[in-house]
Amino acid sequence: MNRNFYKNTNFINIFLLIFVFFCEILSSEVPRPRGVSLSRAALYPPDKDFTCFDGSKTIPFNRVNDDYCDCLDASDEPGTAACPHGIFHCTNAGHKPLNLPANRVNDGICDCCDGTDEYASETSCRNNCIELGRSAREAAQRRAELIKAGKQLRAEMSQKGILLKQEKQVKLTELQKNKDEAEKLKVEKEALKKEIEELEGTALEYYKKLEDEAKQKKAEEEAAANRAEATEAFNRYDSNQDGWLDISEMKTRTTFDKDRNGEVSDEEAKFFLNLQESVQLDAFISDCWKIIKPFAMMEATGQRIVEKKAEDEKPTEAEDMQGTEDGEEQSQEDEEQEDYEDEEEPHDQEQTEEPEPTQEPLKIQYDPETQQLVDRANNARGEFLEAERHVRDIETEITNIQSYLEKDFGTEEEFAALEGQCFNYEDHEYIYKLCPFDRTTQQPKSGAAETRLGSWGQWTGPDGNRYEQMTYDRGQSCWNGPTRSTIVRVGCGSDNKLLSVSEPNRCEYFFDFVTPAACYEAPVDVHEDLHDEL
Ligand code: MAN
Repeated sequence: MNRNFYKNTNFINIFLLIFVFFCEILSSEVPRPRGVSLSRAALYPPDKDFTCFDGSKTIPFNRVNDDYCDCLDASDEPGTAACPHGIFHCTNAGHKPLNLPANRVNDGICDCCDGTDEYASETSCRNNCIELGRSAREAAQRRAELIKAGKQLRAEMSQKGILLKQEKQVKLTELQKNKDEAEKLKVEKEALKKEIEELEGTALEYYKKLEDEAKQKKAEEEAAANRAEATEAFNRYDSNQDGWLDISEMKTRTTFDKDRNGEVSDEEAKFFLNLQESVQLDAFISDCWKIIKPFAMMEATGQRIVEKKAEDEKPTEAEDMQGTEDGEEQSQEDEEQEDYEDEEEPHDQEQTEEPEPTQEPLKIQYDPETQQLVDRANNARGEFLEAERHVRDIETEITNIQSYLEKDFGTEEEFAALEGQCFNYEDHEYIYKLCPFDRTTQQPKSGAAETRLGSWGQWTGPDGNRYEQMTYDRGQSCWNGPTRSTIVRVGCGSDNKLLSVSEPNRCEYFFDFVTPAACYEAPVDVHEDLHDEL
């Protein structure tokens, strides 16, 4: 059946070619002034005076094409460049006829493939209309065949797309039903939670008071411990024990050598005194201790490490000497080290044996009835959260499906099957990716991060052919420029394929993509352009 079909098609083509050939001979032989198309030949009867088409003037017929413009509408000079707005028609027998602005007649450039526009110039134009016509017809034929083959695939893609949308529609209806049920459940769970929480609240009132008291007690204990710790440190630093801690006393402590340059500067000492010259115990506790404490702790840990190292490695002679030179400093450090050891040991034990008291949550022992209420309330809260999450999940799914259903996948959903797929194109530097209805990207082959060249925007083909072009915008910002964007030309092809990528302007990309989905049945008439002549 297919073979018969092709036989018939060939026969029709041969017939058309012969028909066209005769018509062309016929049309080129109809007498008419130069530059006049066959359809207008009758407007120039040679046996009568010529009246301008706008009726403004009548002239003897021999003044038509006399290279002098008589008519304002240029109708008396169809074959010369005499009238500024004239139009010259070339028959181009064997190929497509052409209308040219009259000023291109005899301008030394061959515009018509039959060479008729250069009839009186020095340029000699070869008539290549037959070759051009043949290759144009062959190209049109190839395209017609491609479209014919693609049409079948397009129909399949369209069927798939329609099915996909139907499935999503069914899912949406189901989800909407589920959402109603989930919302009902959420309301029920909320009511249960509220009910049990009221009971729990009443039962816990008594314990709340206990809890607050315990919390307060704990806070007071912590404050007292902190105060004791600070007082102990103050007394240790206040070497002359005069009740004032001043800069000179601070400077004897390596703890305060913030920059570790071997000496405590005035600024460093002042920093730890909260920018005062000297402080008394109260000010030390309230303002200075919180600054000093982390350093004191760090120093304590550091000292132990130094000490351990010193035990492991026997000092060299040079180090021994150094040790004698720095004798004074060394003894200070020893003294401090002892101080820290005193205060650190119980602390270390605390850390290994039980958690810091400040981090330990207050544990209140409830009576069994209250405990049961608390457990039930916890349970009800958990169930409510779960019901709430379920509603949220359904809503997200509904939104996703709705935005899918709103997408324009073509008049017959023929582009829907492309969603969720990506197509690559590689040049020497990048791998480009087109993920229809989602994004376009550029990945450097060097392995650097992917750049988004645009997110799905809309169809932007010309009126009547909107599915010929897609726009992806809002891509990553171009350095010192706008955000990146991509135009995708969508043509007919037997496979889905990204054929090429270019960047006509900086950060504006152009992708050439073909797909059977774009194989529309265009009325391809290989001889359409000759109609005017026939
Ligand atoms: C990167 C690529 C190029 C783009 C420049 C702009 O190198 O995304 O395509 O032209 O940035 O700075």
